[in-house]
Amino acid sequence: MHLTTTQIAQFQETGLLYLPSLLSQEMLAALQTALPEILARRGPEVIPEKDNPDSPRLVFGAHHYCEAFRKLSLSRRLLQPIQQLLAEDVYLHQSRINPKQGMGHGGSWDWHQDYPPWHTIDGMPEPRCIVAAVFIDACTAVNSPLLVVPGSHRQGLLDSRLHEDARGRGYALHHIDSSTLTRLADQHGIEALVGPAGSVAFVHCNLVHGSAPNVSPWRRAIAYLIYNAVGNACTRDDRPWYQNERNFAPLRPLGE
Ligand SMILES: O=C(O)CCC(=O)C(=O)O
Repeated sequence: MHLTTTQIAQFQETGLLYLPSLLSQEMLAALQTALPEILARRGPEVIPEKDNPDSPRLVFGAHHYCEAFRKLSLSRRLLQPIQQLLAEDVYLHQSRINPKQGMGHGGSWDWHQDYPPWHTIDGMPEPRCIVAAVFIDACTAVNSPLLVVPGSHRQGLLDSRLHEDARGRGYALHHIDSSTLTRLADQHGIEALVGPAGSVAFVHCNLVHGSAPNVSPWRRAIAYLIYNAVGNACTRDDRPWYQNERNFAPLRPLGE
């Protein structure tokens, strides 16, 4: 998968590049088959929903313990565009799955940027990091798609204060305050990332995003794979293996 100069320019402008149905059917089926076992895990890498302790909100590190997710993380379909967009070799800083279960079990996410905790806690020097949002399920208007403010990444770090409980629990984040969000949304609009399962959105790590609770009956799982430029490796190691990868060796794509 080779990006055109127009696609690269679009990413630089909007902080976003959406590629529908990027995964092969075979790869998607393997991820969907693997998901129930991953969601049934117990351990510190599984963060439950605050109001539904039986429902996982985030499961970190699946590429370490699940073959389908390991293959996904090394897939040429992800790695090649990421390397092009960052113009550098990359390693995987973190991966996490948000299953966003239906019937209100998948809770909301306040508006935030992803980069602040990686910078503040993990010591990531610069926002030269891209999140590949891989749609494990179809994302539609009704199952609480990810909402993004295109172009907001160009504002840089909007709030570098570390919030209480921001240490990777996924409840309290580096929230964007309402006047900043209103200003950005009035300027750039808000876009919902919708599309079929197997689609991938490449998202700049400073892009402002959030989501509503999923009140539909349908799960809306997205796997977030966070690729960092090798030359931008994190300098601190306070957090565990599933949140802060310490192996900075450049990733090489697997053959399919
Ligand atoms: O998947 C979602 O609904 C939001 C997840 C999110 O914002 C995040 O993981 O940073």
